[in-house]
Amino acid sequence: MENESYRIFGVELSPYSVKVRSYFRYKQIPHEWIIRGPSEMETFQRYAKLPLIPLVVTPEDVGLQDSTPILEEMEKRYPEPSIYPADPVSRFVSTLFEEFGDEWGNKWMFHFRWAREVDQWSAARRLGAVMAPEASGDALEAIAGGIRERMINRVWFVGSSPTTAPIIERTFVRGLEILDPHLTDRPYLFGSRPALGDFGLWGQLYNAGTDPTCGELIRKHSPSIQAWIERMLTPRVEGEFEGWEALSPTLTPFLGELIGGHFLPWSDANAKAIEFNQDIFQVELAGHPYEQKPQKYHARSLAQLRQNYAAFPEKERLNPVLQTSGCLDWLQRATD
Ligand SMILES: N[C@@H](CCC(=O)N[C@@H](CS)C(=O)NCC(=O)O)C(=O)O
Repeated sequence: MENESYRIFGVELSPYSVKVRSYFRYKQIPHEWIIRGPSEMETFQRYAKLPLIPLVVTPEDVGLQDSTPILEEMEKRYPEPSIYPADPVSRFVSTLFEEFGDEWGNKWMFHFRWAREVDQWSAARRLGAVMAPEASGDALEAIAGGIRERMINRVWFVGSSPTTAPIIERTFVRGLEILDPHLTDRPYLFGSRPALGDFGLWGQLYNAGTDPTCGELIRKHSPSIQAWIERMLTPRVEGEFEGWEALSPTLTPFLGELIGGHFLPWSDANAKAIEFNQDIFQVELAGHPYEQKPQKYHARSLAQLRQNYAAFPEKERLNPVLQTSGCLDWLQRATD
């Protein structure tokens, strides 16, 4: 009511929170970044329908949640500069990248963060400092220990397990190898300004980059990705988006190996498991067995992706791109 600006409740260690913050910075939308620690819990709970961050509270005093609909709503309110590439094919691929980031990129981030002791303690101590800002010394260490314990018992939630760890880790390394050359000569994934796909993938990679293991992998082997990660903290217009023909040589390998080869078959199997009420599902990804408990939220976002595909106006240009990269079949399937 009395607030003129938006409020974003989040934390630095939450990939979806920084994704939204980076978007607000890019659009120069007046906002306040509020760390959701204990002192803000009461306000947070007043507006949040789900116990999830980020939460955006609008100047009209309405709470918004879920980063993808938040960005969509804000694009309606602040259309310029648009985060949707002008070329419809680039625009669709950007949507795929956002979904990939939110879902498979989150497996990278979450799995690596809680898989090795060095990463577990690094994240647990930083989270402890947010949750108990007054604590220090042994008290903080005990809080961090509790967080670590809780989180390592929750990794199954994103599908991290001894069976899936090699697949998750290999796709992370491949993602870096493929994207680094793509970002050598351009500041953002779709040209000289950030697109929806940048924000989704970036939130996860920025967070992974703050953890010891992924941080070292990125800094050592992927200097262009490292530069993009830093650039995306405060993104800005540096020129135009590129058309699909210019992006294709270095983005198609990512579409093929990671999105068509892993993410979409995983997402399809996940959606089916939800539909048939399975407790656990198996799927072969690039010849490797993968299994996990289904993730409910992601079934909805696959349905949305399929609707976007169905409504896409220029299929004669898009279909060959999706066909070559092994994405088409997954998008043409009905969800229900
Ligand atoms: N689909 C949601 C996911 C949000 C989400 O999973 N947030 C996590 C942190 S990254 C969370 O709030 N977990 C519970 C907590 O931290 O209290 C989005 O895009 O905003």
